Amino acid sequence: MSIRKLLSATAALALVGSVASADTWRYAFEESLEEVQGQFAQKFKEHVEANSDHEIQLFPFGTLGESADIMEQAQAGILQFVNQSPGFTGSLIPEAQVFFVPYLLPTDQAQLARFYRDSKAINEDFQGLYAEQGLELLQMYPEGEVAMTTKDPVNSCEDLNEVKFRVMTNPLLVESYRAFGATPTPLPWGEVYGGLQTNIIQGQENPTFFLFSTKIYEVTDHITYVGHNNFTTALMANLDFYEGLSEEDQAVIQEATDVAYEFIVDYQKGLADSELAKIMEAKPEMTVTVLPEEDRACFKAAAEEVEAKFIEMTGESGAAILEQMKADLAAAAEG
Ligand code: 6CS
Repeated sequence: MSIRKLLSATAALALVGSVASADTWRYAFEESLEEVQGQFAQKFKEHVEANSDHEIQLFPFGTLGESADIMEQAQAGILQFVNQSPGFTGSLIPEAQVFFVPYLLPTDQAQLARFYRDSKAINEDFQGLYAEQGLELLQMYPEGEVAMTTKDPVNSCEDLNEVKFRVMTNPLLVESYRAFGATPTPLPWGEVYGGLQTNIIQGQENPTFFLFSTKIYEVTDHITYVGHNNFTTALMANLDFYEGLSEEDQAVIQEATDVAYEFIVDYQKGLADSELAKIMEAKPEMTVTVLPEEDRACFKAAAEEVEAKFIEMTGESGAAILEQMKADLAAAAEG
């Protein structure tokens, strides 16, 4: 562990230690209370507290550091729960990079809701891979179709040439944007607004609600949907903590996870549209482009290259997860 990380973990320990009792479970996530991960966390907390003697203390983005910091704290047992997106889990669990194979996931919300709920890849295969890293994977869930926001318009891969495009710190996402023709620039979230403001980067991608809530529209001028991905995130528990719980407490956690999942799927119906309308109200000159099918060809061609890279990076284990995901997605498409 680096000195910076050690200091951050020590500060986190001091902070949480000063306010928590033994019955308090600590839960950190990557967004604010008002954003999707925060809404999920509040629903989880509400259910646990109503059905057990435990309290949940929530730590929104920034209170304990960046995504990488809260993951280290959860693995060390300082936190009992952590919500971290595969966008940041990729170096820890290479197979989790599968969520960045372009055009693998659909954008249809009902299909996605069925997929995360029923997928064998997620609910069995990934469970084992997360457990190897000391984590109990409780739930993966969607946060919406990803849009690109840039300083100049994007109508093709060529328009991404020489664009320093911020991505989460995930090697396969770097490969995706390289294949799209951009200059990928991995950065933690806390550096993105400033990076765009000072022109160190000229683009980034995120779900529509996040473009509004984080005011990213203030520092970019064009929104483009190429349909290449849906944002996936995941709630996990520290494995030792989870395995040490009584059956009753484990059941409460599983129920709270199910309740929060159904809530968050419903909460997001119409969310992208309502938040896009708010962006347009705040900044009427923002352009919004849904790239027509015929202009998506180069992004789709890049997808094949990225899928091959994924297999190269993860070998048989990754190939098996990818195949299972495709089967699960096909089942979810049937309804
Ligand atoms: O792009 C990111 O880094 C962030 N995006 C979302 C939607 N949630 C948290 C994450 O840190």
